[in-house]
Amino acid sequence: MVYKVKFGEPIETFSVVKKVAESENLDFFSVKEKKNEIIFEYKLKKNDIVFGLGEAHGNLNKRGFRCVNFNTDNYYFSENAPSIYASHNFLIVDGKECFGVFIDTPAKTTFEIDYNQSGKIKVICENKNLNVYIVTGKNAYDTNRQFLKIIGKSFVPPLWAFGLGQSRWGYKTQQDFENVINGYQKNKLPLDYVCMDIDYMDRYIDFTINKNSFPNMKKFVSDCKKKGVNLVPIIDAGIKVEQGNKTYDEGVKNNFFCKDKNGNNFEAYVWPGKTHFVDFLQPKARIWFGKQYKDLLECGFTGFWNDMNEPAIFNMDFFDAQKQKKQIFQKTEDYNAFYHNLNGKTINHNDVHNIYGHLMTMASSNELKKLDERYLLFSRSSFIGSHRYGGVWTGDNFSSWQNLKESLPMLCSMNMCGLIFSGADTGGFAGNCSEQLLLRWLAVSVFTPLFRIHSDISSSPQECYSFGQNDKFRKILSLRYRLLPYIYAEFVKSAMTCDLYLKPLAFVYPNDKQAQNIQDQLFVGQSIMIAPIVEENAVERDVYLPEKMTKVVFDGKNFKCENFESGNHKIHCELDEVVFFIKDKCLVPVAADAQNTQKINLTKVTLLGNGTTYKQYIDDGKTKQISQKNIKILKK
Ligand code: MIG
Repeated sequence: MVYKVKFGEPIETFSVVKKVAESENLDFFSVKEKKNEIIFEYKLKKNDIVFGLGEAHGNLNKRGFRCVNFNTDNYYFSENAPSIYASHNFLIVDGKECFGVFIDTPAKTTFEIDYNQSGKIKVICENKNLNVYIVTGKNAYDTNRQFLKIIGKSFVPPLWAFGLGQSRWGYKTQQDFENVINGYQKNKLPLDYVCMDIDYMDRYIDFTINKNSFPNMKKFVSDCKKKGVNLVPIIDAGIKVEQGNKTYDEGVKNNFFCKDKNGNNFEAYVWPGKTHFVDFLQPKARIWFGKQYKDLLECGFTGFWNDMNEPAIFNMDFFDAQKQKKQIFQKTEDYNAFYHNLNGKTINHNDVHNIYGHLMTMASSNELKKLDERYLLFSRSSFIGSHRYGGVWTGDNFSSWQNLKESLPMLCSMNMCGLIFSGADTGGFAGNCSEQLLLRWLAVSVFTPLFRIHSDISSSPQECYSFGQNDKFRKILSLRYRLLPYIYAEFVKSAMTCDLYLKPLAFVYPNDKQAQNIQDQLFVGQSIMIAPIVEENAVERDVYLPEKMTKVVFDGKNFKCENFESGNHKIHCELDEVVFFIKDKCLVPVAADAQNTQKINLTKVTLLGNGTTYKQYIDDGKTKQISQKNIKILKK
């Protein structure tokens, strides 16, 4: 059952799309109203598990955790930072009482979950106008599924977006991109797309192209496509203040930018220098902003990533593009200083801060959805509901084992919030990634829908061919392409049925005490359980099987299958192998190896596992019609 309780006059956040019954009474929580905040409290029982909170640090079980949901550009992912790039105010209490709660507010919201052994959940909201949604279900999984139904179906990107993407901040010229594509192709490493970071633009001006580096972009995009590789340009939130910049001129003319307290267009410093921020709260501004993508769509691009949309603001006192490293943190004063226009009403940015990136994603999708085929879009900042318009990456992490490890609970918690097309910067963004770390990280990311290697401008090379160990990388990447019939089908089925793609074991085995507390094993779709190695120098780990399963070792060529009884096991996995498990009575379809998704034959598969039937979703990889009709029953 789902109902909502309204406090004050909440503004539309575009999170929930289904009509939900309203109630006067809020169960589970006590409510305390103060002058400038409203506080919700729930008394936890000793064994309650708390799931959720989407993109945040910590374990799957959030007990002991505190986070401040206020979208923040948190370079280096500083450990235990209370705020990162997105805000997903949904959590599930799993115990004698089982329920979910979504605090639907775009303003700063602090969650303390048994923080300092307080024995309670405390939610502090800085704006008193909000909706609280309560979901009750049979168990945590059922509760989560009901929540996912009210926030609507996920967008589905094209098949090529499920291939490997290579990215690096620092690729500048056409030659740089050609080198990456050649590096992969001549070493027989698969590749589907390369991301274009800010340097493809003319002086970081959105929707422009540096003509010296790319004399004929349209031809270049098409030449790359012929090689089976898509190019995916970045778009930043800030619009450069400069007459002659079309987006600037039109935005000024139509009053589509955020204002300062005097009613002038608000100015902030970001990559292009002085910029204005689009007022995405205005429906007309959203439509208009979407249209800005037209020139790039003309060039043949069908995928984009949206960055800096918390929105990130450089610290003006220290602004120095050369030495930006430590100086890009925004100050809260900056957010106090600008305003939106919502149907004629002036609203301070802080009151809507957490939906800024979400609305930018919506705005971009307005235009992208007009394409004849499906688009790829992923954003850095997001809110509950963003999954209907695009995917997300988890922002600037670090090349560390700790960050690899925590990407598992983070991505799984994001699935609980609907964000199934998601992934981390594989190998880590900041810092130097070792060969060993990249191999192990790839062995995790081969299972996540967004599968992209990304690194920052000052880190050591992170392309798979840069380590002189192409054999090892080829073996791991090959698994992704061979598993694509499964990954694609499981993703699309999750999207169609509002299900999670990554699930904790606790959701699959609600009555298994040991399974409930497992943090480092996950279900990937219905059939596969992963238990990856995320420790440096380890080639062994403990795995818990709640029931008997088929253990599969992929060595780059063969899938070696072995039956394993339920219980605790030690498994062995070399750096160039991947181990995973297939659930009892389930199947996994695998295809022949391929160098990119154009070469994959989704219809020619072999079936692993001891199940009898598998529902495979197959289409041409780009049709906009996602339909049950494309489900084919495979029998063993
Ligand atoms: O201030 O465009 O998270 O992926 O490479 C940094 C440069 C701006 C932050 C993004 C990152 C991207 C980088 N951007």
